[in-house]
Amino acid sequence: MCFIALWDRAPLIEPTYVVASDGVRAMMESALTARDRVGVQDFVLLENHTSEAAFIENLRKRFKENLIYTYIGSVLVSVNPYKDLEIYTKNHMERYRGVNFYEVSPHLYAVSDNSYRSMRTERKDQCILISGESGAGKTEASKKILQYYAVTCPASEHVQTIKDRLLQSNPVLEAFGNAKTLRNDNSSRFGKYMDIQFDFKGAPVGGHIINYLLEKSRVVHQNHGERNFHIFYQLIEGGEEDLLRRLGLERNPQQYQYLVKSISCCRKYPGNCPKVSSINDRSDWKVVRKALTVIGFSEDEVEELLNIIASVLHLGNVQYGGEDSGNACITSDTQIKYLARLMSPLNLEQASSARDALSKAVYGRTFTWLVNKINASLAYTDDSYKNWSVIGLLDIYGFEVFQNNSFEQFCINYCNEKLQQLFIELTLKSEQEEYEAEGITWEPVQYFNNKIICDLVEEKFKGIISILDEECLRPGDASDITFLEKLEDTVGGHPHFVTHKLADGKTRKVMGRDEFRLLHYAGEVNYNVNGFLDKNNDLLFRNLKEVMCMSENKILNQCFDREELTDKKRPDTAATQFKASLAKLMEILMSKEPSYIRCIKPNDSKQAGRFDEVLIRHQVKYLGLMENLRVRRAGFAYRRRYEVFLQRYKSLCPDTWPNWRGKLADGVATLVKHLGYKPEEYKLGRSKIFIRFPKTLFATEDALETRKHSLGESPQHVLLSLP
Ligand code: AD9
Ligand code: MG
Repeated sequence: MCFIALWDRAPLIEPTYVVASDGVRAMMESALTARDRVGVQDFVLLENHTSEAAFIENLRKRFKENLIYTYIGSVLVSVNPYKDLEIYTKNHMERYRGVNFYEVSPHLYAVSDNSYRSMRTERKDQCILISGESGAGKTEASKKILQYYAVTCPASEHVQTIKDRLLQSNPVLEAFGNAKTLRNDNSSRFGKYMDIQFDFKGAPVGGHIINYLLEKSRVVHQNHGERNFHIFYQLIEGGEEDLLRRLGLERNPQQYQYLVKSISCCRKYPGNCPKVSSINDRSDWKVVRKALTVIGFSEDEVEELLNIIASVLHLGNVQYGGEDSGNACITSDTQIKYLARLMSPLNLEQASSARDALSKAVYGRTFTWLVNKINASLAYTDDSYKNWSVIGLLDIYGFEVFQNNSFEQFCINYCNEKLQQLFIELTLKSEQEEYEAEGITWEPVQYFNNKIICDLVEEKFKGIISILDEECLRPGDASDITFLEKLEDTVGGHPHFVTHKLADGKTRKVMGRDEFRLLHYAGEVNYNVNGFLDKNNDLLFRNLKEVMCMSENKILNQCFDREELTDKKRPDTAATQFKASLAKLMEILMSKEPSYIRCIKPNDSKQAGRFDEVLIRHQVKYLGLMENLRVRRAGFAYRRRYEVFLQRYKSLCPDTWPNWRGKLADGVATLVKHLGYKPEEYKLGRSKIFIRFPKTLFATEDALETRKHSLGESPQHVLLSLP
């Protein structure tokens, strides 16, 4: 018995291992059936490209064979394997380095390398957009891309420092910005766009990170089975005795109100315990501590940073009791005496929410400070040479639909609408440009333009954000419900907006009176308006700000600027700030050449090998993959540069074999004529051949295979191993 791997069909089919009882016969059979078994590595090659069932079947076949990557043209679709595959080794990196995109099997590294080469040869800035739902593998993908550049790009001493800092920025940002959720044990609770800057030699010389909308509410509250940000547990579990003493912390997360809300996540620690079996807070602490040093944090800065983290925990433990007057008083033995004075004119609920607002503000601003600090350490300081190129990596939250959707989901889904719009526009644009560049007539493609939904959310004066802001600013009786009423009055007739009210004055029973529904491109989502005004206002009592400005902690001092106190202008609301930051992000992305990675989560139980078809179908829908495939297939299924096509198939025509000496285009024309291609099956552009249907290409592939076998040639690179 022998195991055989066929490598020579790389442009279409991955190497596959077959158990052969009779070497040669099995080799031939396997060549012909490999396509059936492992599917096609580019969805454009599916016979029935409009069938969602065929799409999912192809994904399933490949997933079963551990082939987690598949293309739609140049877009990479990735399915989270939930297990370590041996496909990220140095050897793999070498295999993809400098190699043409389609000559190797689909991989993150192919996309990374392609962007890198385009940046270098065309001197055009690139960006890689990674999207998908929580747990689909976006952050892992972005880390693997970064590692690829760190390993494969040239390095000098300075470059090595930058590479180290780029890599080490991940554990730090993850400690402060990631948390265990029900969907992902390491869920990013913020959006991240990272520029990697390369010099003219192609070496990474700097970086810059922009963060989006940290989920601050998690500092003071987590849902059942979820945790606060990792850093709190890391510090408590891993912090040295001395350090904890200085910070006044006990080595027991259950002592802290902001941490005890999370219930046990593993059998080993029953009860109210914030431990997670897949996370080792103690060893993670060591990693983070070291990373902070590599990035360039001084000992004092680290101490001040941890002081803030500890203060938030202490703040959470400030408990209130009721006085006879109904005002709150602090019952705990107070380390924070000023709080008593500041918060006592408030009732219990107001005092708790003021305390929580302070915790959220302190944590949120410290996170932004941290990003700025990392940016300073990644900044490219060589003024003499400013002409660097950039590859941007976007790892941002995917579309979210929960049982209860609030302001955060509204913002996240709005962000996804914007990215979808950009995706459709740019994909269509690049298709069109390619056809024009090749001198082939472009036939416009019909597609759903989700601009109508973006406008519904962001339009000036009559968009949802404007109406929300108006209610936030309106003195008097403004509330979440008056906001909903205003929405009904203003956008009630919009085709993508629904509430419980029907046009004839009756009530839609399936919807709550405190909800509105948006018909997103990806599906319908009901948003509960409770908390919208507060979250959008994101206000902090002025006297709490004053206290923060007086803090001797240097970081807090930078986070709370005195000018803020004298500034008469009201700060922009959270939604308006988010809208502005998204507009900037779109500008950044539009100025670059995009590549896309669309991540899919195979099941909800984080299990290897489980392919949950319903869940996957849903994601295929809201990632817009069928639409993407339709656009890519609207004209021609397959296109290749002349030299690549000729090199592969020249042996099938006596006039082009062994070498074609004339023009490449003429060689391809001669070849396809000999193969009997009909005029409607293909077109010849300036530098590429365009083939309309996959079957034409498959017939050519099969002819190639048959020829090799009839000549008694074994496929190239055959790997034989005897058990
Ligand atoms: V979220 O929106 O931040 O909640 P992500 O970022 O999409 O989400 P993440 O990259 O964190 O998901 O992946 C979730 C988990 O899946 C990881 O912790 C790994 O355990 C697992 N994963 C993801 N990608 C891979 C992979 N290529 N190989 C092996 C993977 N495991
Ligand atoms: Mg993530």
